[in-house]
Amino acid sequence: MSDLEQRRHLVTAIPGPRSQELMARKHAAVAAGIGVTMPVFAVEAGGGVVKDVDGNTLIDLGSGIAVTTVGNSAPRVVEAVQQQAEAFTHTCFMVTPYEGYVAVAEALNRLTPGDHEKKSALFNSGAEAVENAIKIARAHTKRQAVVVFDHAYHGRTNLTMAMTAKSMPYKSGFGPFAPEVYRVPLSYPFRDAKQVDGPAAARRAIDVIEKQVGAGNLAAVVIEPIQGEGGFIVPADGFLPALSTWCSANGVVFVADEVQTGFARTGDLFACDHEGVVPDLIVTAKGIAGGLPLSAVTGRADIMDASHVSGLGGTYGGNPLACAAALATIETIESEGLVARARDIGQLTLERLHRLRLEDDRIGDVRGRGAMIAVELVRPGTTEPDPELARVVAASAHQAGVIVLTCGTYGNVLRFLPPLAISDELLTEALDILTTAFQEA
Ligand code: PLZ
Repeated sequence: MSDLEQRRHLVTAIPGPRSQELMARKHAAVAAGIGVTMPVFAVEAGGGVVKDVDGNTLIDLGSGIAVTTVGNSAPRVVEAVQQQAEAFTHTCFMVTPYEGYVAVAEALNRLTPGDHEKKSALFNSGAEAVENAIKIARAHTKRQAVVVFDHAYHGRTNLTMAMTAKSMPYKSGFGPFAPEVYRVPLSYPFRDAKQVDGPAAARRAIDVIEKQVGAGNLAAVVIEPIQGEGGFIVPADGFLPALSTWCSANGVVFVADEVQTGFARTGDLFACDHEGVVPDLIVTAKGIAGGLPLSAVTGRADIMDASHVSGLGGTYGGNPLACAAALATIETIESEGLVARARDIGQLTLERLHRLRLEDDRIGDVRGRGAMIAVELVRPGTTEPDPELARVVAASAHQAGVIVLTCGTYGNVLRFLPPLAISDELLTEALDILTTAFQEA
C-alpha cells in the first residue's frame, strides 16, 4: 500500500464495470445470506483509502467495521506477518506452542484496564471470544445466567445470537437460541427521559436483574462500553461504574465487550478507561491485529484460571500470523501515538457534525468518542427514527466515493470509523461530501 495515492479519485460510476462483473460472480457463487454494504471489489487499501478493481479510490470511513485501526496493510504489520509466514504459519498452540501467543497475552495483560494480576486466552473472532468469556465466567461462578442489554450486539454464533438484541437480520429464523440469556434496559441518553442519568439507568437495569434473574443465579453481565452495531450508543456518565460496582458486590463477573471499541478506537486504549472502569474480563478482537483474525479474553487471573486444563482452546486460536500482526499493531499504536490521533479525529469530526446538526433538524443526535462517531437521524423535531434518510445519505456518499456504514436498532444511524492513518484532508473531504449528501437528501 505504501505508494497508494492518498486522494479520492473516481474513474467510473460506482460500482464500475469490473465490480459489476464480480458481483455477478458473487451472486452465483456466494451464499445469498452474505450481504455487502458497497458492491465494489477492493484490490488495495492503506492510509485512508480503498482502491477498487476499476481503479476508483474511495475514502474509507469504515475500517472494515473498526478493524484496520492502524491502517490497512500497515507497514509494521505487513513486515511482521511476512517474517512469520516465512518461519511457520501454524503449529496449533495446543500442540506445540510458540512465543508470539505468550507475547500477545503479556501485552494484553499489561495494556487492559486495571493493574491486578491478569491472564489471557486467544481466539479467532469476536463472537468466539464472547462465548469463551461466558464459559470462563460460568466455570468461575458456578452460575449460569448471563445478562445483556437492549440494542446489544455480540455476534452471530448461537450463544451470541441469543445475546444480540436485533432480530433482523441477525437472528430471524435462526433459533432456537441458547437459554439463560436475559436482556435489561440500557442507558440511551437520546431516548431516555431527562431524569434518567447514568446511575439512575443503572438502578433501572439492576432492578430488573434482581427481580427477574436473581443475583445468585447470575454468572456475568456483558456490556459494550459504547454500543457498536446497536447505534454507537454512549451510556450516560456513571452508568458503567454503577453496574461494575454492583457486579463486584454480588460476585457477578463484569464483562466488557470491547470488540469494536478497543485498541485506541475511542480515543482511549480501551473505552472502559474513559471512566476508569475495570472490568473483570475484557473481550477484544477487530482492531487488535490490523486485519488478521484474532480475538482475546483477558481478565483477573483467578477468574481466567477457573476452567479445567484443555477446557478452552481451538485449532486456530492465537494463530502465529495473527499474533505477529497483533504485536506489530500494538507497537504501531504506541509508537505513533494513535490514541491521541483518535482524539484529534474525534474532535474534528464532532465539530463538523455538531455544526451540521444546527442547520439540519433531521440530525437528532451526534455522539461517540474518538474515531467512533455517529449521527442518529430522525423526523424533524421528533425522536422518530428515519432509516430511509440514513440509507439515502449513505448511498449518495457511496456514489461519491466515500465508504460509510449505517447501524442502529432502527437502522437510522450513520457511523464513522475511519482508520487512524487517515489524513485530516481526506477526513475533511469525506465530511464535506456527507454535508452535501444531507443537503441533497
Ligand atoms: N461484539 C461489540 O461489534 C462485531 C459485526 C458485523 P465477530 N461487529 C461487526 C456483522 O454484521 O457480522 C462484534 C462487535 C461486538 C462482538 C462482535 C462479533 O465479532 O468478529 O464478527 O465475530
